[in-house]
Amino acid sequence: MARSDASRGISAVGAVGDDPAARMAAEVRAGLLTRPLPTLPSKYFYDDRGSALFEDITRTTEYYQTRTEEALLETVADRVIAAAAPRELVELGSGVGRKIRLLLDAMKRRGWLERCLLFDINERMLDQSVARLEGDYPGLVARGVVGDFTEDLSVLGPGGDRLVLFLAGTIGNLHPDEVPAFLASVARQMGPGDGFLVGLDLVKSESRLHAAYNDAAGVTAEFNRNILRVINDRLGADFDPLAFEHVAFYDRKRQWIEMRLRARSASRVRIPAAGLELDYRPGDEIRTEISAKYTRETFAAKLLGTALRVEEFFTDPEKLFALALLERTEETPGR
Ligand code: SAH
Ligand code: AVI
Repeated sequence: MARSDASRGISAVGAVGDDPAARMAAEVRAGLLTRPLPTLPSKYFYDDRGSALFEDITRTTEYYQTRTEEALLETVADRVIAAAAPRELVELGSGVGRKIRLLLDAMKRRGWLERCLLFDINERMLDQSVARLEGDYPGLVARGVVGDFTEDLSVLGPGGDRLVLFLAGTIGNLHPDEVPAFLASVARQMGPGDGFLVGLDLVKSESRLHAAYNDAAGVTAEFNRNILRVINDRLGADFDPLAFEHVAFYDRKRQWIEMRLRARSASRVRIPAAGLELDYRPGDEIRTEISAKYTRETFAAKLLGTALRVEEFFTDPEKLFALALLERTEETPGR
């Protein structure tokens, strides 16, 4: 445990000698040296500026995901709570902690409101969200955990009466090949009968997807470039973010949106903490995010061997977005 502040109900977890900067330096180094396509882990978008930019994205007309998922949650929250009968909600990648309220309200209506835990990589946002939830839901015990949901989930401890939430389509930001192992790692923190609600952005027309990641106001472009600012701030690098242009396209074969940063001009970039000095030529690209889109079938295929099964699959009338309610079976999560 790197640091914990029990008075605020916030604790931090981490690997690599519990040094987040060393962990980031190692990941950035490995990613930028990857060939043929250098990559950066998309979790590094989310410093305070990046988290605020994500919120701005959710308000653009082109980004249908957030409003669609919120409307769907409003419709199905009571059914989800009745089916899962939780005493504790856990949200992975909780962000501003707004959507969880729809489920807390449904728990309150049943008199089941007891505990909730928000898990996110951005400490300040977590801190604010936990404080707001405690203020708005008297009697609720709210906790926050700062960590990486792909590595640190064991901190959740054993499940039982638990409903885990993974909303926004954030599962799409994991490489599809990594999804079964991730799902199994969540299942390990669930007791038999516990629930897991996963938000999925569905496969749809390329033009709709393209617009959502290329908004006219350029908010997504700013969000994309923010990853370079985060590397500058945390690793002492000297990227000029404006020397890179935002690129986002739909890969129809892989069924994912890919975001890249493309060098507009030649530059030499130093990243002292990662021991790197890199030369970029015009046109060189770095992949910063994938955002995989699913169908009911392609998602179900990821569940094999994970000890999770689909209990319900909800979609909005336009079939833009889905909420899959999974149940932990008695099996042992395999992967
Ligand atoms: N759940 C919110 C926010 C989604 S944005 C919503 O529905 O709007 C994705 C969130 O996941 C951000 O808050 C980001 O900080 C967090 N995040 C991204 N990668 C993460 C990781 N590897 N571990 C923990 N949190 C992560
Ligand atoms: C958080 N995640 C689901 C968003 C997505 O759509 O993949 C992040 C994002 N990237 C660009 N716009 C929004």
